[in-house]
Amino acid sequence: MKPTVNKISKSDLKASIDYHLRCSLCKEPLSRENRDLFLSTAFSLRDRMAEKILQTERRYQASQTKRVYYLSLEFLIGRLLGNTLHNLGMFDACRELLTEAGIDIEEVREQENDPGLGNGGLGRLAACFLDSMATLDIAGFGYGIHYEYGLFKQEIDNGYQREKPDNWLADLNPWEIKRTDEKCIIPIYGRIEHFQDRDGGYNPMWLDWKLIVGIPFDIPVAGYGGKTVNWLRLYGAGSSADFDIQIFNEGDYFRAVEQKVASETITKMLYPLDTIKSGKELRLVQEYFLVACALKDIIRRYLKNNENFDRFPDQAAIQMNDTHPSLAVAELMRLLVDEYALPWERAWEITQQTLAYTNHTVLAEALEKWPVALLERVIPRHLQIIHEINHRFLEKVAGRHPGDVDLLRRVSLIQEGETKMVRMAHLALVGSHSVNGVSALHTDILKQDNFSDFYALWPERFVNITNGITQRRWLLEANPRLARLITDTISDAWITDLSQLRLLEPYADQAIFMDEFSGIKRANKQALSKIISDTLWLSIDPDSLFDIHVKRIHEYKRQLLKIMHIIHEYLQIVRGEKTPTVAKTFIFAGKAAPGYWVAKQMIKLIHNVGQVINQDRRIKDAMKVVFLPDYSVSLAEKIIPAADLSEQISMAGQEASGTGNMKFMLNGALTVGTLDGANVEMLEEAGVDNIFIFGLKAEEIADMIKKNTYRSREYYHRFPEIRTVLDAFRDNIFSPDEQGLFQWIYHRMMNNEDPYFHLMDFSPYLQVQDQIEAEYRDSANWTKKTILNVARSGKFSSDRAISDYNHLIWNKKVLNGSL
Ligand code: DL6
Repeated sequence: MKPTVNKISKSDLKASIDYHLRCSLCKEPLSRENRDLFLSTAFSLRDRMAEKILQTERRYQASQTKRVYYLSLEFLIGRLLGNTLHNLGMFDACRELLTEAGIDIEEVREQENDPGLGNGGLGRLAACFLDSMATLDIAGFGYGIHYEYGLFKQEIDNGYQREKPDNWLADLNPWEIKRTDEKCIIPIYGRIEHFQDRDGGYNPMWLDWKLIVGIPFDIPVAGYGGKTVNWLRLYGAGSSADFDIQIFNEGDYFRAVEQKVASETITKMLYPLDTIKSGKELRLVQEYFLVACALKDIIRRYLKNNENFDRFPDQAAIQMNDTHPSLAVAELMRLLVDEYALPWERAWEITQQTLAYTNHTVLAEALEKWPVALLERVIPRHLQIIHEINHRFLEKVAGRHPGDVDLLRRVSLIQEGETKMVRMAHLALVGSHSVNGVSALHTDILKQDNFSDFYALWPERFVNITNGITQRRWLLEANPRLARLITDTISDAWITDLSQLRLLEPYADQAIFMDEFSGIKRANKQALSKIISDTLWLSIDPDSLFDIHVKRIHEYKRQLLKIMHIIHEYLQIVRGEKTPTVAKTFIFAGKAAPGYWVAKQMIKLIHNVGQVINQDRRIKDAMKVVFLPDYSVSLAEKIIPAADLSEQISMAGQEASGTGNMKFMLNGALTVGTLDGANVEMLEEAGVDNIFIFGLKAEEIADMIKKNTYRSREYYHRFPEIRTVLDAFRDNIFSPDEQGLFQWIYHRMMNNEDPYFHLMDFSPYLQVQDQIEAEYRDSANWTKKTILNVARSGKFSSDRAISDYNHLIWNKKVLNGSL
């Protein structure tokens, strides 16, 4: 599909940019300030998209299309200028226009803040899905939070991570449209009283609540080709009363604005979570706030065309992105039963038929639970509803499995114990018609392990939808040179149908194509080398092997395994046990959750290892270790196209899917990885000769954990290569000025504390790295493999993922559940 729809001409674009320079920014049309040009171009695009939103809406109205609502506490949308220009088919026109004026479009794009409204993969997935829904002409909309501060900015101070506030809204955000006319009012706190009705029954009433106002900010989402423009609606919190005028008049100004400030705090900042820490009241309030605002809005839209709720599940599909928005189950029930007076059973049918849940993690500590007592204080009516859902659910389970008290305890929405907790995943499971994992392996683990009881109850509810990424951002925009080569070779059909990349296979061993392909990789590596030298004052050889490990820092992702490999090679070289045959640049990036000590130590360790190696003259240019600070979507767009080797080395069974792995594959990096998450499917697609797989399988690890048979200490004694590396931590080789700094790693391993099986996978990892080194030396063969990877990455498009959601979940005919 080509971007044919009402393209704006170069002269119209120029007129529009000039108009906004004058009228929106009060600047001379000739302004050459990049910031002004960014804003005026963005305003010009926004004008265009605002019109398109209205047209799209008229189309949806006329066809009474079912709408899909994607509820997510995170949307990592990245910079929008380049992506929007591409999707509206105006990128070339805009670039030419700026070039004619002597301005580099890249410098204009650099002016845009990269909104960090997410932690990592989950939030970026949500953004890719919005792009795909609009491109596939699906009436799909995002609902999220308008955090005033995104994820922290990462600065590095003597190798330590320092967190700085990300005040991304300090400058003007040209994309968003504030819709105060569509604000909604949300009750919170208070208490429940029961009033007797005429029939003698007791009806609960929620009293003494406080009110928060939800103010929508809409960000247009243009699909490729510009036919469809949907939106992402982010809610900011405000107070229902600006301030208490009475108190103000008495002179206590600060107390007078207290409530206003308290309400606004709700959407102040995104939680930098890797794992959910229970008990953070503000986080619970955020989750409730989003869900309540979104459902009010969805119902209001629905009731414009409908008088009752009979068609609600045919008109709305609501996807819960992980458990964070799972209070939608209780809130939808509350609205239907309390506010719209539907009988409980009917409300329950509607709720289940409308909601669906995606799980994104098997990590026990990341499966959300909230204390019952907290819910009782914050949303007392919802807690009652949750108890009622649980009561009815357990009654039915007991009917099917009489006497199985243990089963009831396991599936209950409430976890008993000293502190009673609500299990949010169970709430989401019970209240949805569908639950999906995000890779085949992950879905299997959910069925066999985390949710096995639920799978036994409702096998038909479980479905796998392997994640995907949008090729519009991760190839067309991020890697323009490669995008052009592909288009020139097989046409641009891949932009909306990534399976077309298969047509590249015959070119994988054609000399001209291979030369061009490897030339592009080299140019991308040169560009990244320049960024590294500008940021870190470190000179990098673009002909070295770029071995890249970028993602959030977490023990299960095993940055430590990578560092151990680097240390091993370094010590081998300096001790004369190895003659380097391939120069290597090891590149890391990623943030550690501020309270996660081990992850922060990893950042320090990478820096210290880098400092020793990069300054060691014996190493010359054989190795360099780089940590690029403040990883973000826009930095990823620069790093990924330059990769030779993509590190996806999590402990098998832990990474639900991964999406970075897909981005690297699409950009012609070879993967070294464990059989974890979507790596398993990448192996199937790429073929065993084109990917480097090593290490234990998920079931082997699960078995060893169950039988408690793994002893890391034994590996220290058995393998000299492990001993050398661990002794280096013990002997302060990488912390000469901070004695003892990394000895904890040695001691933990010696105490058999290696929950992520680093030592067990270490030797196989070294072996596969030797194989990689040998294969990299054969550059023609390496290039062929990288081309085959690109050619076979079609499955990992978010367009495929979204079509799967559309067929398997959002448009599946749902029968009334038996439970
Ligand atoms: O599904 C998107 C993304 C997966 O690719 C990652 O494998 C997975 O870790 C991530 N999950 C989360 C959830 N919380 N935790 N931990 O971020 O989702």
